[in-house]
Amino acid sequence: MGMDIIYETYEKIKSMEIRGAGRIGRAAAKALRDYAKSITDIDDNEFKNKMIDAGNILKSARPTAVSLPNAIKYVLNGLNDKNPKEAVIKKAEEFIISSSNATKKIGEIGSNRIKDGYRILTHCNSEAALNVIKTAHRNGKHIKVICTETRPRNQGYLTAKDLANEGIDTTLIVDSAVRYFIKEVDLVVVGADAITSNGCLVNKIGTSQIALIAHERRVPFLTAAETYKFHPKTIVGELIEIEERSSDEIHVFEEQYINKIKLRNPAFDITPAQYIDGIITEIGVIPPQGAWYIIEKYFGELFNE
Ligand code: RUB
Repeated sequence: MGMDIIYETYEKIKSMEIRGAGRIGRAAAKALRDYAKSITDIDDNEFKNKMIDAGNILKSARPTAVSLPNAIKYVLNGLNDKNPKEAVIKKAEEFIISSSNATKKIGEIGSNRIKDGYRILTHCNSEAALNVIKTAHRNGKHIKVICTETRPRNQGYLTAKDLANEGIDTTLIVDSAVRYFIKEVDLVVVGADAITSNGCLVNKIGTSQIALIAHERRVPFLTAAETYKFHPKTIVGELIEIEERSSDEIHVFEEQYINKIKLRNPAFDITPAQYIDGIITEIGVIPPQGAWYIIEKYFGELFNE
């Protein structure tokens, strides 16, 4: 096994076989755990260097979802322990369990914001946002969900199938139809790839347009984000890199147009804090203005370097 597990996970995240911020974070933690287990017969210093290299490889798979560096940072914090191998394995297990528990808790907390009869709109495919919707349904609320196709990778199809399998009344629309349908929507719930210290949301491209439309119509807009989706380095002014993916995902033109038509394919955008009515975390629903506090409280020590 050895480094293979790291490269395999790197490839799966890069190619989006594993995707969605929470899943990416857990996959990285699992890879680091299994890699640590496979390393034998070397001294602690060598072990530390190998783990740091592995963490750097995984971190470079995709740039935007902060769950990836946050998970790696959490796990590799075990390297400071007097028994680094044991500590890294334990920290990885801790992250995997607490991340799964957080998405469940978000489901419970967020579902309280959904009333019987609500029509909900979601975008892309977020485990955390879907937990909110599915928990409301499981608690007996009669809801209808509109999900966007989410061009160019069509993650909305995953969402639509998941909701339909739950027995939820589901409608799939094209991304540009959101304003047309917003009059039929009581609440928007989306996921998060990162939350900045000033309460902005980084999520799948198109999220900010939906937030603007919801704001115009006074439809509440919520994001579901585990605390490890808060970006610690934004507190010291660092900007989040928006991943730009291959233009082949949008369209492949005939040869004669290749140099005549530019294609751009940013995968995420930024929704300003003023369009966000609440961030559903595993510790409660907070206003976007509370983001600074979450970063300071949960990451203060870990990220002080
Ligand atoms: C996925 C996406 C999701 C967030 C949150 O983008 O934008 O809304 O990652 O998901 P991609 P989760 O498909 O490009 O990874 O709640 O599952 O962490």
